[in-house]
Amino acid sequence: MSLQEKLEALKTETAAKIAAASDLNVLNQIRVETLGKKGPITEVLRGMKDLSAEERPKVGAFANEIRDELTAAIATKKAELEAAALDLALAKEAIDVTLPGKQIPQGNRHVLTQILEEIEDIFVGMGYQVIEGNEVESDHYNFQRMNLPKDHPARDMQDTFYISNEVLIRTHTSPVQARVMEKHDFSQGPLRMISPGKVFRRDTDDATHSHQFHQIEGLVIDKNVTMADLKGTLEVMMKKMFGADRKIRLRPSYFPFTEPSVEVDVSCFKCGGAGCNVCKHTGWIEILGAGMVHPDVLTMSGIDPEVYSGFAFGLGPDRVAMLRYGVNDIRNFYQNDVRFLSQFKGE
Ligand code: FA5
Repeated sequence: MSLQEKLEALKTETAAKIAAASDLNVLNQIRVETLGKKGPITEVLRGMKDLSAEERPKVGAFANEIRDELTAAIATKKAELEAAALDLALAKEAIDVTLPGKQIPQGNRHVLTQILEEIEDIFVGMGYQVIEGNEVESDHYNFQRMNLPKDHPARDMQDTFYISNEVLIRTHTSPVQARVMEKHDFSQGPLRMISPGKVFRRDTDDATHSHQFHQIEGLVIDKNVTMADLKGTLEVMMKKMFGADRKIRLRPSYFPFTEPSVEVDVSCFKCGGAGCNVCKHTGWIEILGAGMVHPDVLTMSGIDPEVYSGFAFGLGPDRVAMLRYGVNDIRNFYQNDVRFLSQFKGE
């Protein structure tokens, strides 16, 4: 076989291999094997020394032509394979923008937080400050400064979780009264505050009692504050919370830190006053205790009861939420069942 024939055969064979190459690695291997220094074209060119002087340039030119053709064929095939690889990657990574999006569940504020904020807003609108108290309190502030000395029988009204003899988790928000009164500077104006927060009692849990619940303490001290101011303030709040139609009653009561004292009940949302298991067959649900601040409580906080008087109240927002939404078991608020909580979307 002449050199020219050899080159022709090589071209045909290599062109077929290039056409059949299925990926870039195979193609690169063909290029190295055919066009490389140890490849057949180089070998043919080396054999040219045995040719005659006329034949040599012809065969040389033919060899170069074949090399250029194969180089071009490889480049074309390479571009083809690269384009195919790109198409494949694009197809694999394609995003179907017409598919429906995933639903992201949206949370909402806890129903009790919503009620607390709503009550805060009512009082802030009447010029009250909002003060945060401590959940861990001393016996001194929780009881003694509230006119409940160590051996006072009324301590039993609030069964207590003690941490030590002197430290406890507060049973009511009333200790905030003492902490605020002892610091207040009356030359700056009257004292008007509310203090919302958690309280704890060794109560047996039932439909309207929880061992952990919330209170909102209210306190107003100024010259000439009377029971009529207390009643008027509570009426404004109740009407805003429950609407003008709901029945409310004030009952004389007893708290060691107020004199006189009252308890405020709202007609039962479930039976409308006829009596049922929620209201323990009384027709009413108690939502707050209140009264005129006891002169001894004022004196212990350095306020002269001959000059100043005031009223205080302790409201149970958990029960407000029950009345508002017809929830017949307070424990629902603390079990954190999302199916229950997600019903109260708020604004
Ligand atoms: C007090 O705790 C007084 N410190 C309130 C007070 C403040 C009176 C200032 C006078 C002046 P009482 O124990 O009644 O009072 O609780 C007040 C309110 O908290 C109740 O009316 C009720 O709404 C709520 N409450 C009491 N115990 C529970 C409980 N176990 N679970 C849920 N709410 C409760």
